[in-house]
Amino acid sequence: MSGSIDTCNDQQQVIHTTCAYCGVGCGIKATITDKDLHMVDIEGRKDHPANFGRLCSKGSALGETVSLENRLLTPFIGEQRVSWDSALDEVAERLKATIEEYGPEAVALYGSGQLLTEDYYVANKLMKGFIGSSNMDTNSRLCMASTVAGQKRSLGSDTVPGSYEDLELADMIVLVGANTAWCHPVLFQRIRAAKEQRPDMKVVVIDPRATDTCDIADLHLPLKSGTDTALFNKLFSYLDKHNKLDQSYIDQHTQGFNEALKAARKIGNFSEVAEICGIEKGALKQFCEWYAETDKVVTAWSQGVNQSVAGTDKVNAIINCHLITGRIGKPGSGPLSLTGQPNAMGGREVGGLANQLAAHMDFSNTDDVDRVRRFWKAPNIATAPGKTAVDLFNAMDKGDIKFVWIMGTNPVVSMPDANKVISALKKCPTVVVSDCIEKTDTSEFAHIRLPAAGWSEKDGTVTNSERRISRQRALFDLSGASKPDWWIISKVAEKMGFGEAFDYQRAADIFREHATLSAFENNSEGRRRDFDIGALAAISDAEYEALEPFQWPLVSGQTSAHSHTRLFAEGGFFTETGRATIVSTTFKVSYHQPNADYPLLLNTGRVRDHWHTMTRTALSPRLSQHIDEPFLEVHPGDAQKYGLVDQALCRLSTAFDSILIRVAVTPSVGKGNVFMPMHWTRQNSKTGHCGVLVKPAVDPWSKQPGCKHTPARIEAVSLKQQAVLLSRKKQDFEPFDYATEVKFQQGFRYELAGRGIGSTMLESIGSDKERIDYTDPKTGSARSVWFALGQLQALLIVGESLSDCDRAWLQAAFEKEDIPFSERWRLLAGMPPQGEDTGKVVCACFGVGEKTICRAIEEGGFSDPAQVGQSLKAGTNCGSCIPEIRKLITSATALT
Ligand SMILES: Nc1nc2c(c(=O)[nH]1)N[C@H]1C(S)=C(S)[C@@H](COP(=O)(O)OP(=O)(O)OC[C@H]3O[C@@H](n4cnc5c(=O)[nH]c(N)nc54)[C@H](O)[C@@H]3O)O[C@H]1N2
Ligand SMILES: Nc1nc2c(c(=O)[nH]1)N[C@H]1C(S)=C(S)[C@@H](COP(=O)(O)OP(=O)(O)OC[C@H]3O[C@@H](n4cnc5c(=O)[nH]c(N)nc54)[C@H](O)[C@@H]3O)O[C@H]1N2
Ligand code: SF4
Ligand SMILES: [Mo]
Repeated sequence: MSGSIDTCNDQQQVIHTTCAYCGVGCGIKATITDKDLHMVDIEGRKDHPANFGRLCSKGSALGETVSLENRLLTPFIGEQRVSWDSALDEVAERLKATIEEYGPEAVALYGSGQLLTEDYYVANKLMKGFIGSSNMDTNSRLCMASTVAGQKRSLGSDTVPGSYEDLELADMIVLVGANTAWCHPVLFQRIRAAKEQRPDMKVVVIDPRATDTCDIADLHLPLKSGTDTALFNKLFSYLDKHNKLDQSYIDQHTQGFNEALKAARKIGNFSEVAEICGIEKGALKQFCEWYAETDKVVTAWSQGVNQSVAGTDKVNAIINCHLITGRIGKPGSGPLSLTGQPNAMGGREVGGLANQLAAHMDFSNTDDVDRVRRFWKAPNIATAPGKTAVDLFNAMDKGDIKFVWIMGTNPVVSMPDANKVISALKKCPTVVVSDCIEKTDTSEFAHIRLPAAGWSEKDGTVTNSERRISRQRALFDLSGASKPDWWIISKVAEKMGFGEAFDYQRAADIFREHATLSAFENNSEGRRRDFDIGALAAISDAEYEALEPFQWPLVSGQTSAHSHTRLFAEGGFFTETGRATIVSTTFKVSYHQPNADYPLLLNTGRVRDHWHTMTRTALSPRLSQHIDEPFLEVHPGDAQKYGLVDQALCRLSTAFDSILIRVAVTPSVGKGNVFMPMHWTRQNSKTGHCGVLVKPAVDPWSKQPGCKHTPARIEAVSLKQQAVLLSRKKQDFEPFDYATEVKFQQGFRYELAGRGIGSTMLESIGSDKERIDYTDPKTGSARSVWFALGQLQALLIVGESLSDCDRAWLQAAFEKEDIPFSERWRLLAGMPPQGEDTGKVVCACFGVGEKTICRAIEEGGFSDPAQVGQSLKAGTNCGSCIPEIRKLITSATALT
């Protein structure tokens, strides 16, 4: 099937689209089984070059997240449902009034790498071209800004030189600050498959934590957080010392080598660098030797590099080593930034960051500003960079921003020092939030809420990490009154009097304009720019509908057969001289130091099956099974030092706030570090929200906050009363000191701590149901179960130690129709009969639990995850749980 949409029969329609989540940008074959009920089967698209049919657990579960649950389906002004006309009038009026009274600088827009390119283009054009304010920044500031700044400093443009197929062609892959197994799982599967075919291929993981990505690593360098620049500077001087440079590439295509070498040499000898980085000298040497002797090297990095107050230098220190060895833009060689969000790249292409203008043109170039002004026929074009995320919310807190429109992002959760963001939003006279979800931590502060269409209803394009533009296609009609983001923005523009420039009828209209701008005066007389998709400037609606994935640039006259898989092997950089700059980078020890009050470093990041602030993945009970509660990873040595017990609650504090969180003691975090996931919010936890703790310090070049490095302190707490509550109905957890909520198939489970849990819950669940109570004389734990018509309605266990209670089995009991009396007592005891306990879910695709896997390993004497897969199917779909299965095998073998 070449096109996009195919109708198999009256009911079933097959649509080719792109995954809603990460920057891998996997192609999806969606088979609609019931359009009205939003039922869809999701498979990987075999002919999509990003994934060739593969999907990860999140992509596979997309069908479970497209229901109307929690959707925002009408516009609201305050708590009042209003028509679109009223909502748009209100937004436009308030915008005009704010600009009139305070000027365009008092207006801001905060966007997202999850908007489609067409949405983003229109938002940027309205703000920078017509409102005349460059205060448009995006969550990409928290994500990719250091890579953008680093790539521009060295390559002269924000260009990713290589492609995913280099991962298969490389002889060595270095993963820096990237938990690829969990965050770019399909690329991880591609690397794993390549390594299985060519076991000599080496994988090096550079991360303070021993993550699941280490499952395929030949070498793991658990460096002290923040010390990457030191490590890559050592590599630089080693390559020079051992004559491993590509002198002719350096001479012909680069500048700045001598100064950069001088800076790199300052870092010291192997012993000194090993000490700085906190790694073994032998391991450091091994890495340098392998890198020096291997021609085909790909270095891929993500947030452990970008989210740092030295992020831009880290990016340049990595790229430098590729430039001086000429390993760039060649098959199997090159630096490869792994982008986070599905359209983090597309957002950069349209100029979504406050320092960018449009189509890879910048405020730093006055010709660019004039060019874009003429192209847009823009009356009020902004001429200087605007406020970047952290500055923008600070300015709002000071009262300088009087109107903000937040689109496709949840900054109350994802920004550092989130309490400051709350304070800023409370002060801002107009907060508009466009989201597809009814209630988020951010929308609670909105004066106007606009219902955006969701992933399954939107049409447009996204660009993945390898510069590949793919279509995202609507699977269903728009839900309720929801509208695509580009439509909402264009209508506001029209009401402000800019109708002519925003007269778009469909996404294709916007794409054509974007493609035309990319090629506009893009030549040696104008300014040659990397981003050029001029070949598509006149694409017809039908061609846009059928557009197949392609990599940019695609200049006028080219077809996708000319696809640029790689760039820069022969130089041709976008700097003024055409040469890449080898940037001098220095490592400053002071960057990431804890202090006496806060002696540890708080690192934050992601888990395998949740996406960001969980507005969508929490809708899937399957995805919520793998990790269902916020946790703090603490090294056993630190746990002992601070008197913390595995699975108990502790207090985690930074200079910004303090929270209660469950301890997970594990040697996988380095000593002196603690790690917490970023996903939990006020909607599903009382205190599990990490943004309030994170230091808002930013990188000087990119202004990206260092979300991975906040000095912190941990203390044991004694909370006498803890409880597990399972309930068919949602319950209010506000009264308790600690609470998290997780959705399972038939209801919600709560982990609680605080006073008066029993009495509060007895009252709130009510007395209209049958209730049995029991107090365990040994432990003093109090248990209650509620039934109605033989079905379990709720179950509460209040006690001191709850870690042995089998939650998976208790949840499954809610599926039973008529529970006999004998079993009701068993439920009260919280203990399943032998063999029925499955334990924590490891394989989300097939719902296989840890205890089931351990029994199979023991009974079958398995020594390889493939054998577990044959026996239980676990790990045979997306493969994301293979590292965990291997760990279970290792610990079982260690016991025997
Ligand atoms: N499951 C899942 N996948 C996702 C997402 C998600 O929410 N969930 N989000 C997507 C998005 S937007 C992004 S940006 C990517 C992020 O993808 P990743 O960057 O791979 O994920 P993180 O968990 O944020 O951080 C990666 C690692 O950086 C390490 N790190 C911390 N400090 C340092 C340091 O100083 N040096 C080095 N070398 N490493 C360090 C951390 O220990 C962590 O293991 O994931 C994308 N994919
Ligand atoms: N401590 C810490 N903080 C971090 C990070 C970290 O590692 N540690 N990582 C940072 C990074 S890399 C990122 S990318 C950010 C992500 O952080 P956010 O962008 O804040 O997180 P999301 O949950 O993805 O927010 C997307 C919002 O858009 C809504 N939405 C989804 N689709 C659409 C749509 O089509 N239109 C509209 N209008 N809305 C839509 C969703 O419901 C959701 O509310 O977090 C950053 N913050
Ligand atoms: S790796 Fe997973 S989350 Fe990322 S695009 Fe592919 S299926 Fe989606
Ligand atoms: Mo991100």
